[in-house]
Amino acid sequence: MIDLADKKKAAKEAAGLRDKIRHHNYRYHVLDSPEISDKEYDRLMRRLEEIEQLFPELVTPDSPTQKVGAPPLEEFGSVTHSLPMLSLQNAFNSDEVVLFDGRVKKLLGDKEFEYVAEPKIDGLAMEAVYRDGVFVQGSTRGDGVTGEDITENLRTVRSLPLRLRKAGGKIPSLLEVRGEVYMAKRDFAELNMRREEEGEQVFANPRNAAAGSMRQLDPRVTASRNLDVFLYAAGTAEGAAFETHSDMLEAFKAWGLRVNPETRICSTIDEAVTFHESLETKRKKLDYEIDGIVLKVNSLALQRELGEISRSPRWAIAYKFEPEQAITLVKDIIVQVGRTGALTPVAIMDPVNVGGVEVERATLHNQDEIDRKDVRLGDTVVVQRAGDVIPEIVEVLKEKRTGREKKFTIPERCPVCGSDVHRAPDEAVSRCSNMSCPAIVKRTISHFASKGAMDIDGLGWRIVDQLVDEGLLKTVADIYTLRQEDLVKMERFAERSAANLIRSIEDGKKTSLSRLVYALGIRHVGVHVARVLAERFPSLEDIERAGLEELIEIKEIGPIVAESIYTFLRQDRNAQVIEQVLARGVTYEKAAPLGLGPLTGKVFVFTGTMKSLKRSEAKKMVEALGGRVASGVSSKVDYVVAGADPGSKLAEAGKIGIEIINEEAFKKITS
Ligand code: 0OX
Repeated sequence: MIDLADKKKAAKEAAGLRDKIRHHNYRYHVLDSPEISDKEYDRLMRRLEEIEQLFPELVTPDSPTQKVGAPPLEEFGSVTHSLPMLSLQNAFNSDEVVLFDGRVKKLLGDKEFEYVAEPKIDGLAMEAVYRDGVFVQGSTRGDGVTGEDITENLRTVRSLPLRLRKAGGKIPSLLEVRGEVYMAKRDFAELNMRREEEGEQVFANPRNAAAGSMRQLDPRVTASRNLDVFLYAAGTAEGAAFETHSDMLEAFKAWGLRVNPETRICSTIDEAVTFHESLETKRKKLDYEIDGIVLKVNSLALQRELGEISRSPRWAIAYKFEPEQAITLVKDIIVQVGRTGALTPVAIMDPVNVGGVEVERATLHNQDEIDRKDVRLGDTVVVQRAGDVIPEIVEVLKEKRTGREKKFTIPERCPVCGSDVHRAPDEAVSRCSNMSCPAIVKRTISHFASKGAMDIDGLGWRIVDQLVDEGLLKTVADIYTLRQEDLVKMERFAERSAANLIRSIEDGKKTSLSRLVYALGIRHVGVHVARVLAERFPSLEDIERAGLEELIEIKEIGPIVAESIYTFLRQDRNAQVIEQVLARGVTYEKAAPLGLGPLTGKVFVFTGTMKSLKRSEAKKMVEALGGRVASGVSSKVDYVVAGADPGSKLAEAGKIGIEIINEEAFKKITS
């Protein structure tokens, strides 16, 4: 039975927490000036989640916790916008912007006016509807009249508030706000890295990643992506009146809606052109993609007077930047051999400036991609550099073909060692079959020594290549048998640089389990999966011992990744190298060893505070008896130990029928 007094107390605490969290959301997302650390914020969130788990009837639809994603949909419904969502006319140079200014001036006669200039965000246009300050519906722009209902997906976007701030002044009874959902460049790079690790297709650019995430039928997938939003327009607004666009943006901000900070008022078209130039320079530094500026007449009365023409406002224009695409010629196609033996075709092109960077190589990914785009030697192509990714060829200009272009096929023999090349039936990638191929050995060792892995300063790829060519390195374990006297005999090494390298190898011997796992270079195991493994298992030996099923059951590890880990660790040569690495002095922070004991095979999860034991002590007790402690509840857990103020794990355990014991029972089991 739930104690009523407790519930009352909980309701009060939850309300207080929600206010606090909303305040910190506003500080973080809108003002870009957080007052507390991420850790402190997570603590508040977790506490609120705990209370809401314990008293689900206290959950409100606009609670900040309601961003985790609702169950999947069958299909998207459609939404007709109460006012059409307009689209912008483009200007591609200053002459065209001056012409636009001339048209506006002519239509407005001698009336004075000013512009607002905003960055043009390269994302997905959306609308969010707030009724009495509460988010009730979200939609895509669609064709401008009707879009798709993406309410549940938009709900998961952390910078879109589920409720408007009352402190921001009188809340309109109805407010339709419009803006752009986008993915920050950093989040895009991280997402693609993870997708690559997990063998999934990568997104071509942040815009596609944002659009793909918004078109997910499963909002939980959307919730797992880091998306952001900037708001820049209104549809219907009842109970709110603004005189200018800039006043409206100020009001948005006060209500907790995220507005782009680069926005400027320009009194003349020259100022707008200068703003365009300065923003183009700043473009690379921004953490999100923009493809131009948007100029809008500031006065809303004048906007109404100017009106629109075929669904485009006469009072606004998009002044685009130089595209991050360019046209050039494919001179050659070479094949690189990577760490996993993968053969990657790379186009060598006439150097060309793409969005301010000189580009002469573009990845062609694999044979399927070459065939799909039909890229041939001698072709004229469009290259793209977006979101800090490796340049790639987006399209072949077939009308430029002369008939002398040559088709390209990945060779059947490795270009480095001459061994056979294999392509698994379900894979797009061809691989060199020789695990001793110098290219594979070099890349494997460079990866092992790299910053995110063992972080051996001074052991970059050039030195690694040299040491492999000289026969001093055959496997990563050989790094630890290098001697200063061998190094000094080599080109590029002096007494001092040799000594420095030996010292950094020594210093790098102390590492963490996750770095070591990552350093091994197991296919599909990047930084993230390595961390997951290191959290889950106390030692490398435990990972080696783990069965395939056990690996698959780990939440963030899918069957392909599990299979890859499992087979890698069972190959004799890999096991041997790992053994040598450890025997030659590499150590890592490691939990108490999993011994055989009365609790062997038993998995415990702790929640809440115990009276007489610290978590760390309890963990040691379990491990001393051969058991293991997990951080989250799953069907693999045998006992959930509940102390005072237990968290959400208790409810989860109850749901899947895991035995819940108290502190006393735990002590009995471990005594
Ligand atoms: C953007 C952006 C797009 C309002 C009137 C026509 C278009 N991508 O950043 N659209 C608009 O304005 C709407 N403003 C923007 N900043």
